[in-house]
Amino acid sequence: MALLSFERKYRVRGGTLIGGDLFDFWVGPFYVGFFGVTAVFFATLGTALIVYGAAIGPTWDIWRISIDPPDVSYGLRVAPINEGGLWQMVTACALGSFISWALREVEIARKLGIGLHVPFAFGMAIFAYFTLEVIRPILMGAWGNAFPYGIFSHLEWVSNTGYKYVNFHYNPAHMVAVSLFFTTTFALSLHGSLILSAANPGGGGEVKTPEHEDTFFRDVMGYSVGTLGIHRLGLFLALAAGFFSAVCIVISGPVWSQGWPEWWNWWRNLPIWG
Ligand code: UQ2
Repeated sequence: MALLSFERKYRVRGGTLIGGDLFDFWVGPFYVGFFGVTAVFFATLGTALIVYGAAIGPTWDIWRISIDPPDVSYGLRVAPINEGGLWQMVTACALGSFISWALREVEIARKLGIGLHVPFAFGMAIFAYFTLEVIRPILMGAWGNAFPYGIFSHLEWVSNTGYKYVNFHYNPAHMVAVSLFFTTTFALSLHGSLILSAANPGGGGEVKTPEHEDTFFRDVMGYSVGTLGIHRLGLFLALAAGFFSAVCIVISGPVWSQGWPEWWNWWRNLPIWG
């Protein structure tokens, strides 16, 4: 059966959070819904504002175009369009479209009667963005502490923000986040290679089952986390990586404003060294 005709079976009515049946339809392969409309609205408006910002200058060089937040002297006020107001509107549009997209995922999951794990996972990414662009600037008292929307400019923001704390790799939450990112890639490489090895036994052999997958890791290390377990572990590692990324930036400034290497003086100052 062709995929689209098979899918029709699962294209059920209902599960909407808002608007009842009004937006409960598809355009081609895409579910629309109330939040599909708001997502497209915010994404289109935000993109148009970025293009407008590029048009008022000073460059069309794709690497150097930048929509900058207001100067810190504006504090948390609304700034004039050409002095950071555009950045404020783009940020509102970005959050409007990200949150719309997450809620559209919720509606689709409710239709299908599945869990809300996917919108929850996307919600962690939205939380990390919200922490950088809204929570931390508010805690520091100025939108000027947020990062700009530009390819080179956001890289420079990251570098400057890192050097402001002397050596960001000494930030303990940054250490945890980096370790979790690496562990995530490690878990996915184990899982991806294991699945492909069972599905492609070579030499025209029969595709192998999860029994073989379990047995491989029991032989290697005496333990298999299991076929459901590896996906729980993967989701946990990825969400924790995003969460600790948000923690490591929100404590830089609002909680600790010296260099991160100095933070470790608590260790040298323990009363146990005699
Ligand atoms: C596993 C299993 C899978 C897997 C993987 C493992 C059958 C198909 C990759 C092995 C993973 C383990 C033992 C956890 C490693 C721990 C960390 C923190 C990376 O057992 O069950 O299912 O894909």
